[in-house]
Amino acid sequence: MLEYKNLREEDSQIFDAVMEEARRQSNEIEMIASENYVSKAVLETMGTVLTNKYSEGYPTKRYYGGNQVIDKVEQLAIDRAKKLFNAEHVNVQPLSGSPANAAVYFSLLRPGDKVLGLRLDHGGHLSHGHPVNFSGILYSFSQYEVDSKTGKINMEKVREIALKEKPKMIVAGFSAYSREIEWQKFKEIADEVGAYTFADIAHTAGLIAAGEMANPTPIFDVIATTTHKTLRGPRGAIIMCKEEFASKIDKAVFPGMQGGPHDHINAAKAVAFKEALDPSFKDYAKQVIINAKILAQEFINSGYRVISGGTDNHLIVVDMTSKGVTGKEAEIILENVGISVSRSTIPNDPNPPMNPSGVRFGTPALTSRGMKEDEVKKIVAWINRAIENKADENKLKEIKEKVRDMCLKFSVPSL
Ligand code: DSN
Repeated sequence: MLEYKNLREEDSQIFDAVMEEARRQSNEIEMIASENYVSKAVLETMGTVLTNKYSEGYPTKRYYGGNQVIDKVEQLAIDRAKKLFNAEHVNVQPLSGSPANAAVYFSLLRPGDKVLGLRLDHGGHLSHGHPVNFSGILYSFSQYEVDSKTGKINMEKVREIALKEKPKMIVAGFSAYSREIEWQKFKEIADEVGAYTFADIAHTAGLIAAGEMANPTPIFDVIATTTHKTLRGPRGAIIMCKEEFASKIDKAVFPGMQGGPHDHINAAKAVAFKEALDPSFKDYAKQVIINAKILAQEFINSGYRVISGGTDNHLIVVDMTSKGVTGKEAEIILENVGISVSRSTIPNDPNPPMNPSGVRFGTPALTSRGMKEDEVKKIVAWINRAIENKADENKLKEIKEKVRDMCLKFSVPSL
């Protein structure tokens, strides 16, 4: 009889580190816009024996035996995702956001093909054509920007670039943009130049699934999303598409990009999709947006410049130089009082990417703990006080205590 020890007995160093991280998550406010807390059920599913299986291929068409159970699990994930997003076809196997995007490009483009995407320092993503990323290395990207006055995407400019460049694909999506995307206008421009449409909804997938933001799935050719942001699932991704692209997408994911899928994660995706189909998820998504709008307004009231003047989703980008600190300085000051944020470039940033002018703040995680308008107002007041008193250790200590006291009243769902 084999004897298995649990983690605490087997490896106390990793056990202690996990406990330390659990305490950190519990005692601090998470405002990184791409992070969230999974439910206990999602967390539990990730730690199951499904991790032991190899299942290259797709349900009922595998390259390994013994996949009857895995087939059921993967099919459940597919069916739930289809329902959630009103999608014709779903592939639930992508390991994360960038590999999903790579599979989308591999499926419909040849190396060197022209693509149009949003610039990284205007809110786009590395995998939308940045020169240091595979996307910018393999494909010939041109980039659109946000308008320097409004901070919003100017669709006339997108059209101008598309007519000039004639891309084979147009990418709409972002990692630091706070406004609704005009999916239909993107589609019209793509049709005018004969381009495929690809929506990367990684940040807003949960808000879209809940019906709180516009859904590109019925409009666009291909849609990819991570599953761990507003969607509140495990780390991973899915790709959705029109039926006519299904075979190309599936082949690009496996065998094109990946080997065996992570079945324990795909099962956890299925659980997260079930949770997102529950009416309570709509209330959650609504509150995420309400909290973000309050967040923007409170920063504006406290004298900060908020890019685009507000938000339609779960995030805002704030120009911290309006209070005499860079984004990196603000990130460190706030980390020291127990508030996690990520520095961010602002459009046409005069400062370099490692020390940019802005900070991106998001509300998905704090809303999962049950925090609402009153808590958000307190948080902005503490952030402002910390920034204005960055050299006063006593004041910073006092703020850290207030942050921890409030956190203890709002438990982390997975703990
Ligand atoms: N790293 C993610 C984010 O923070 O937005 C995107 O991949």
